[in-house]
Amino acid sequence: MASIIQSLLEWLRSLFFKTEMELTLVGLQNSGKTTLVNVIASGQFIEDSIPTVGFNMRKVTKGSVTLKLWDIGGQPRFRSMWERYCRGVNAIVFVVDAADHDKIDAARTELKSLLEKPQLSNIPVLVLGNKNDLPGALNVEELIETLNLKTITNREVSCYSISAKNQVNIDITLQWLIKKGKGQK
Ligand SMILES: Nc1nc2c(ncn2[C@@H]2O[C@H](COP(=O)(O)OP(=O)(O)OP(=O)(O)O)[C@@H](O)[C@H]2O)c(=O)[nH]1
Ligand SMILES: [Mg+2]
Repeated sequence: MASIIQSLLEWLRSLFFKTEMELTLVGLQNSGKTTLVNVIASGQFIEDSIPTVGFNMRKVTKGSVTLKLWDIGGQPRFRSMWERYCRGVNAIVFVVDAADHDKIDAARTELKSLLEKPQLSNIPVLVLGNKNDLPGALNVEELIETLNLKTITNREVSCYSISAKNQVNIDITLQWLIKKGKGQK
């Protein structure tokens, strides 16, 4: 009986306390940002996403939380837009192709330069090492090391190893993001 009342209360709470949050996904081209947005929105992996030109915006509702997802193109010509779309969001999601060792240095440089922007100070960052289904993909410890994440001290930073393709760790990614929308630590 107590658990029924508990669920009823949860449901009522979700009706009255709707949260909308904004998130921006950035990262080098081909890291899997659009694929991840599709997986979050539809639960499906769609092969061969077309490179994003400029940006896309998608709204996705999960329970009482509506996520407004800004998915920005990662090609060099779009990187100057990243800062503008990251201003004022609840969290920045930086997606890395963890299996592309040739591009990891460029990813580190872009992340560093983004987080140096004064307008973005204090915004929490979630670094996602995507494509962990591929051989040789860096794990969380290796990503923290290679991307110098321990040197970021002026904001909250988390790092997960995911596969948008196989839908690995998408649940913990969503939990982390939704917590930020509710202002929880
Ligand atoms: N093996 C594997 N491939 C993936 C995964 N996620 C995405 N891909 C593939 O990586 C390629 C690039 O994915 P996109 O989602 O277009 O990458 P993006 O970051 O949006 O690229 P831009 O829009 O150019 O910035 C596509 O061929 C995807 O199918 C994954 O988890 N595993
Ligand atoms: Mg894209």
